Amino acid sequence: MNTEEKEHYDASDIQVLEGLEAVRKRPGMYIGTTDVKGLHHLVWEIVDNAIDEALAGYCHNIEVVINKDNSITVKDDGRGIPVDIHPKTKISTVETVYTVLHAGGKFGGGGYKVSGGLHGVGASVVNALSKWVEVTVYKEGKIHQIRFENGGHTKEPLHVVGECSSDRSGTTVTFKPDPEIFDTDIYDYDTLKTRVRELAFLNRGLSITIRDDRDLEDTTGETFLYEGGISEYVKFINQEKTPLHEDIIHLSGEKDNVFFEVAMQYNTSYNPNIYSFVNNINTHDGGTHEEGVKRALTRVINSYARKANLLKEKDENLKDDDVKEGLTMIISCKHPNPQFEGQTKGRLGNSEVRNLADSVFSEGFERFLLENPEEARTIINKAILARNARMAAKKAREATRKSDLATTNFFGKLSDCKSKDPSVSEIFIVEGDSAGGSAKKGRDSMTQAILPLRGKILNVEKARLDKALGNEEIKTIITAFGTGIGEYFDLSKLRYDKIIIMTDADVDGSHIRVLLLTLFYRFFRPIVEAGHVYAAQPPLFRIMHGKTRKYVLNEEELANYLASLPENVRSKAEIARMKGLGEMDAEELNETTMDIEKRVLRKITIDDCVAADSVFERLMGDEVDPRRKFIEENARKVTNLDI
Ligand code: TSJ
Repeated sequence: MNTEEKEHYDASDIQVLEGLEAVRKRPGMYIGTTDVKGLHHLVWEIVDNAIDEALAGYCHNIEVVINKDNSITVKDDGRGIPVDIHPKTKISTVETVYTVLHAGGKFGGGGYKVSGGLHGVGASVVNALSKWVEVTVYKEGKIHQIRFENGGHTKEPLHVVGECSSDRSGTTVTFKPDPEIFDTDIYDYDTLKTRVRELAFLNRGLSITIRDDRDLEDTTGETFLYEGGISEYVKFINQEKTPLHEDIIHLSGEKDNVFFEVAMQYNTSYNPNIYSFVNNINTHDGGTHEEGVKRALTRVINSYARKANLLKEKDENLKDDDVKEGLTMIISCKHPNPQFEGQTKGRLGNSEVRNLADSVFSEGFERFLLENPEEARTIINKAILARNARMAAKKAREATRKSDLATTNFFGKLSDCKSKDPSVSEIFIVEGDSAGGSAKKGRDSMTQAILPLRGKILNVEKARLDKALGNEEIKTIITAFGTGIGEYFDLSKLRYDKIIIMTDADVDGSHIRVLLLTLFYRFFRPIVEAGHVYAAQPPLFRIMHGKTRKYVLNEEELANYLASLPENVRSKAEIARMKGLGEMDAEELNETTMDIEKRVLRKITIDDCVAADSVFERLMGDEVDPRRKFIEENARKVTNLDI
């Protein structure tokens, strides 16, 4: 041990390790979960630091690589983390960032920061949860390196390992998540790619490359660089849709270091696709930036429509929902001091942003309408059609509301549970009559209701609310849930604690799952948000040996189980791939998928619904051939929508 290393172990060092040990004891407190989601979270913790450097204006290229051993490398061409001794901790700044909880956001100062913001628990948490981490800093002609092992123990303090050209600078981090902490150590390329692409859209001019070095064929990876920023994001979302006007409207403004921008384009569909971000973080629950824009949108459209005589004096004003129909919009705010509110911290609270958003949007959008009367008329006529449909839907809904359980023919479909206590009741939405039959026989009829779906439910993306409410399957679902819908929605009336989607693990199954998730996303969002929606996970394999029957969920579990058997048993084991729910008898279905004690349910999140919604167009588009092709290519991904 050299002297440098010896100096390392003092009282503050012990404190540091206790801090990192706390992260290892309760990783969930820091990164949410230790499943595949948490595993991916580590990447964002590191990437966010490079993004911050880009927001500060010093970094133009970021590279993310999945290495052969499922370690991750993130590389940027920023200034390089400072290598000098940190005045507080008396160790190098790099080491401080990696060993002191929450140190990340506290140096450097100023600027917009993703890290240390909503998700930013920082590099030290990644270090604590990694088998090893290696950081290389290129700065002022020297290459510095530091290495940590086994949950953040400094293996080699920062030292110079070589020289580089004096005009080169940047930070490269490679880390290997600790398999003792995470349920899985395998990264999913598409998950990383989707977010990397989003980050490129949100930071115009920033080039982000992603590469999968596990794949021998792919050595170049994919590079995302959008000079048009969020305009190109809107274009990307609308690419499978039919735009209502050619130009994408892109407006921006700044006040007191708060930067606000919005891009939008209407398409012929009936649903809004509005996403908002603050410092690159998705604000799922909106907030002041969204409120400002929506308020201005409704106001400007109504005022223009009146002036242009598209709305007559006797007509009532268009509402928010009417002007949002078919609207694709990205809102992005960069704020030096964002306040995130709400249970999931997904809503922006800073009140000054509301007026900034309103003024930037209303001025720009009003000008667009005045300069493009043709487009203005098209947009407003669509909103008027939406209003007419909304009023028709209101009538239909009142009818649905009046018809209660007793007055529909709905007992024919729903096999309700005996219990009337929602806190213990569950409803299984099952694909097909035959699986429905097994589920009915295999259920606990006290607490488990079965609703078999015949055929495909209506594609809500392609129908306005009024038409959707005329669809038998949808009516049945609404009546069964008991909550009502739209203006009459009341979560407290939900008749079941758990809504469980039970579909086959094949193409048709994922098709129906996507339809249902989209339906929930559009019509029953609060039910999803409150965590009532689940996917059942029927087993994919049955292994029989002697008198033993074992079911496993996937290939990985199959391999693990087989490996655990003695050789003579393994060689005789019969492995069957389960073809679908219908193939299981009632007893098997109960044992593997429904029994509260034995089953594994997967909670559906809003993100799952968003993902379903985004594959929807391609899945349900009018052209049949590309659709078939897409389904076949993506059947696996749609099955794994949880990542
Ligand atoms: F933190 C980290 F290790 F996770 C990490 C940090 C990971 C990656 C991939 C990049 C970075 C990072 C940090 N890239 N660039 C920076 N920049 C700074 O830390 C930095 C450099 C110079 C100055 C300065 O004031 O001169 C300030 C800062 C914050």
